[in-house]
Amino acid sequence: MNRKILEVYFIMGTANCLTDPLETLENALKAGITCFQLREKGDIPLTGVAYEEFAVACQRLCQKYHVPFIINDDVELAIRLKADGIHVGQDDVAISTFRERVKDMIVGVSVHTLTEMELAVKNGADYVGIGPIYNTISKADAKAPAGLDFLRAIRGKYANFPIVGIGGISEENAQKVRQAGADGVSVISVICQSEDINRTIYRLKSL
Ligand code: 3NM
Repeated sequence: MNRKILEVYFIMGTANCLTDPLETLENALKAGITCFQLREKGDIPLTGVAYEEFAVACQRLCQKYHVPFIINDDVELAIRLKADGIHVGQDDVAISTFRERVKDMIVGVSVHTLTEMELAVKNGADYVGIGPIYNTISKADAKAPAGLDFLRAIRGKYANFPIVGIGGISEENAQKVRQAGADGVSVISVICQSEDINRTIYRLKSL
């Protein structure tokens, strides 16, 4: 996997957006995000045909801007749409059950402990999301913030593994997350709620 795609990794579902989600995505793509993950969660997520149509619309936009399109959790949809990748959390389907079926896809896993990290690497993850680094408003069941020390500890043990930081990352703290060892930053609210997406993404990028 080209770890440069982790530089500014935007995650979004319809529940995260204050305005039109596809417009938010296109603005973020134009402003230079390097990866996109569709994560359709929340109280009233899209389902069925509406969900699949939304996923296809997001994928088309990502293709237009040559940015990898990753689907959260829904392995079957990712395979059907030939997405560029799949991201799973610890409560989702285990990577070992589908890795063989998606040899060419990027597979990412959310990791909150060293044991989870060891398992993710052993089971063939291409990258991990380490978090939450800071408090997040975007995930109701988020764990307590792991802080930069946890990220540093994981980077210390895995010098070359692709790592993206996640959780409460802002324009102000993004460079600290990089300095602690992340290849990039993964964000929801800072982009969805930005009043100036160009400025936000510029400030999230590596210096
Ligand atoms: N996963 P924001 S934190 C989707 O710790 C997600 O695994 C997390 O959103 C984890 O950038 C999180 O708005 C939410 O804080 C990130």
